[in-house]
Amino acid sequence: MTNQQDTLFAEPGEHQGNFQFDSRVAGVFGDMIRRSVPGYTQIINTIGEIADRCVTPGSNVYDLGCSLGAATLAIRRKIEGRNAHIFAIDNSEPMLMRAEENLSAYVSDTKVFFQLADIRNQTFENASLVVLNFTLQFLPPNDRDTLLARIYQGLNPGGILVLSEKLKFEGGDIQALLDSLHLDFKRANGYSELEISQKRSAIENVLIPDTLEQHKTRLNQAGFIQADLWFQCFNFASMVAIK
Ligand code: GEK
Repeated sequence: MTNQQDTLFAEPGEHQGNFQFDSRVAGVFGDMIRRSVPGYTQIINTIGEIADRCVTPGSNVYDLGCSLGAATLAIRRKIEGRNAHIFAIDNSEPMLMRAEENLSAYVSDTKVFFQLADIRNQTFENASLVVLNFTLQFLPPNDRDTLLARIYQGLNPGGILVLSEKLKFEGGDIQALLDSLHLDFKRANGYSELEISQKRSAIENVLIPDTLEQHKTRLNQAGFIQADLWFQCFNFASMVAIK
């Protein structure tokens, strides 16, 4: 998997304007997400474990906003021989091209369809697993309910949605504490103060987090009666919802 070091925000004035999933970001994304999202590797591995438990023979799996294909790869490793199909979807061409390249490095009997598309236009059918690993937060808030409702409709009974997100907190003190712990995590991973602040400015209009309550309410409204957290580290969390 691509592992070039992320230095995109290292120089003053670099990457001004809103953050975009362009070819520069795609080239360093593996390094960027591991150094920025606490628990990312564990979440990816656990998505594989969840796939092992819920992907049924002949069913479909959707990895929405697949970036470099890390979740698709973890899933595919666990579902060999089930004649399941994986749809790996992203609307960033540089990301999708790299995902395809990464996945092609390993032999597999599971078919992966790479689709350059907006996930808001996706239809879902015969799904045993849908993954939104840090992607919903990039959709305009008004489009989030509709997508979750469509996912619910397309899941088979017993099918699972994994939803990982950066969270927002109502309590100002909790927000400040978890933010500062996250900043220390980034510093410990070698990001400078300049890189941290420039990345923050670039992403703040693009990544719009919800509270855990908002997520649970939205999942319930979409039809998921069972939805809960399985992972949280600071302001990053992953939920599972079962149809
Ligand atoms: C991982 N899941 O490594 N349609 C399709 N793709 C989109 C859309 C959209 N409307 N909006 C954003 N994206 C990955 C990590 S990254 C998370 C996901 C992050 C894509 C966007 O191009 C990017 O590749 C991805 O969603 C978000 O498990 O950067 O923090």
